Amino acid sequence: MIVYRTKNDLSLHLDAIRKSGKSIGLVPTMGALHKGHTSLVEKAAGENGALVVTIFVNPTQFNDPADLEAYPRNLDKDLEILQSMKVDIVFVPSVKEMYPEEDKRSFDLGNLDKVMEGKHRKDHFNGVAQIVSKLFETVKPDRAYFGQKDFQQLIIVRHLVDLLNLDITIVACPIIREVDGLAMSSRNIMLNTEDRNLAPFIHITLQLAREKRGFLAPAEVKSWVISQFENQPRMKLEYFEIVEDKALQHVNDWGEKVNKVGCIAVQLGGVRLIDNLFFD
Ligand code: PAJ
Repeated sequence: MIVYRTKNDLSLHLDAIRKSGKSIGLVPTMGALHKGHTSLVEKAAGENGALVVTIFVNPTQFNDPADLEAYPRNLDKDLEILQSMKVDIVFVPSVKEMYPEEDKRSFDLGNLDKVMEGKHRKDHFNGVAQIVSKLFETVKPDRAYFGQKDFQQLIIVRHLVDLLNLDITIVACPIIREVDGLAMSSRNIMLNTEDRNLAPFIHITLQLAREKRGFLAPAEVKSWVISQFENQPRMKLEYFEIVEDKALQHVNDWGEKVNKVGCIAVQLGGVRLIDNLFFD
């Protein structure tokens, strides 16, 4: 396994790989790797001649400096995991390497960053678009792998590929969960024991909400979810929305011929958790 720290060294190696006719897969991460991440790595390894995993905690997507500071980092353990998976190339740039100067680009994400996460985390998705576009430009992958756990991010990355007219296939990967249903996240280790035991409530509520679609309208399901969290004093529901999976417009009627996704964000003991579930 080769660990690159600079874009230049990485590009030189990738040029040689490309010349040899191998396809290149990219898995961007912010590290603190768990089985959600490794599921992407496994899929990408199986579908490409060469694989690049990136580890970079991207400052421009954190709207809260305290959140950036507290974000879990464990590079040695991450590299051990990737080595054991026989990953050939890892890219671990510094902030200076990715942002030699301030990135002033502002991406037109239309409605996609006005709702849900975008509404609650100002400029978050512009920061994601900045770093993802830089990684795409450096790695020039044939395929890039993103988890459905961050559903809105996945849709925005697809939009970015269209916007920048890139020839990259975005591969969506299913959500990996703990045995009790909690979606795996690097942030889960920040939960104390009590909160960790409460956290599966989020997924359970999504599942129950989906079952209600037989007899409640979408707006009524939303009210029901809100009421469930009112009975959970330690959890603060930031939003629950049922949206379609292309433009993230609200679903008003179950009869609409679109794929419907229930998306949720909850604050639990100072940790922000997101999850989603297809409602079809
Ligand atoms: P990070 O949160 O580290 O996630 C990296 C990738 O792993 C994302 O595509 C995310 O959706 C996926 N992932 C995380 N948890 C998952 C789970 N439980 N099941 C399946 N996939 C999961 O998302 C980011 O980093 C950053 O925003 C990034 C795209 C790297 C840009 O900085």
